[in-house]
Amino acid sequence: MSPITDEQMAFFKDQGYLMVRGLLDQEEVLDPVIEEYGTVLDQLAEELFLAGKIESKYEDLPFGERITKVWGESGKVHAQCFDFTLPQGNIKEDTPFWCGPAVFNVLTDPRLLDAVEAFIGPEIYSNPVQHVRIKLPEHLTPINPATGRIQLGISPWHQDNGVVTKEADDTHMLTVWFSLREATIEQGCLTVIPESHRDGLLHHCPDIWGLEIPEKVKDRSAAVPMPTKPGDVLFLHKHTCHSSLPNKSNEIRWSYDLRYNPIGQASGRGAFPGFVARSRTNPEWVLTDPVAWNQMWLDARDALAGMPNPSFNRWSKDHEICA
Ligand SMILES: O=C(O)CCC(=O)C(=O)O
Ligand SMILES: [Fe+2]
Repeated sequence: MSPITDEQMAFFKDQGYLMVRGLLDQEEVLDPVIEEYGTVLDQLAEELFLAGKIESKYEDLPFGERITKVWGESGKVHAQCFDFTLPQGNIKEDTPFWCGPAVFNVLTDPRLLDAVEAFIGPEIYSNPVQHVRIKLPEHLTPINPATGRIQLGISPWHQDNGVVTKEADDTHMLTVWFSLREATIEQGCLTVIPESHRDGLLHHCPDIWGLEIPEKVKDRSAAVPMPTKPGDVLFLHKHTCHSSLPNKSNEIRWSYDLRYNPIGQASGRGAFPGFVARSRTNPEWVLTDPVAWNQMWLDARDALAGMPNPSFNRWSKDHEICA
C-alpha cells in the first residue's frame, strides 16, 4: 500500500508541498546514518588536531556539540567533508565528500521510494542534487573574513528548478527534505510559500548566500514554517518557493535534501552522477551496491578536478530584475 493517501496527493497538487509525519524509520534508516557521521567527524577531528588547528578532539562530546566546537575552533565550516555531493566549483583531486553505506541506505530506503513512487511513478532515478546540511547555531558559526558574515547560514528564497540547469526544466523533479534530529523554527527549519508552485519558474538572482528570488518578484508574507521531528518528510514541487530560517538556537540543525525524477529525464546537474533507485521495467538497472555509488562520485571527482567549472545555473546578476 502506498504511504501517500489520495487526500495527501490532492493536498500536494493544490499546495505544492506535503508533510508526511513519521515516514522514515529511526532505527533502520536514521540511527545508522547519524552513527556514520560520527566516524566522519572522528576523522576530521583527528586531521585538524594533528594539524594543530584544534586543541582537543573533543571525543567525549555528543555529535552536535562536538561539531560546533571542532568547526568553531578551527575557524572553518567543514561542510564539504560531510556532504554526499561535490562542490559547484574548484573541484580538486582530494576534495572531500562522504558517500558512505548508511547514506546510500537512506537514498534507497524502500519506504521512502514507495512514497516517491506515488509522486513520480515506479521508474525512479536518484538525482545527484542532494545535500546533508549541518547548520551550527549562528552565534557559534565561524565568520568568513572576506565578507564579515557567517560561513554557512540561511538558504535564501528559491525554487529547486531555479538552482539546476535549463536542461531539467521539463524534468518531473521531486524534492524530499527531512531532518535527522528535530528541526524547530528556532533551529532554522524550512519555510515554504503554499501554492507558489502555480507561478511556474520565477527569476532568480545570484547573491552572497546563493540564488535568490527577489522579494519584488515573489512576496513572502504567506510563508509557513515547516518544523520537523525525526522521521517526518517534507515533499516539495520543483516550483514551490522555499527558504530556511536562521538557526537562533544553541543546537545544530541537521537535515537531508534529496531529489528524484523519472529515469531518462535530465538531472539538471549532468556533471554529477545519479543512479537508478527503482525500476519495474528494468530491475537489473537498479543500483544496490553502496561501494559502486561511492566509486561513481570518486570517478566524477577525478574527471572534474582541475577542469573549468561546469555551469550549474542560468542566472546572471546583471539582469535588470536583480538590480
Ligand atoms: O535545508 C535548507 O536550508 C535548504 C534546503 C533546500 O533548499 C532544499 O532542500 O531544496
Ligand atoms: Fe531548495
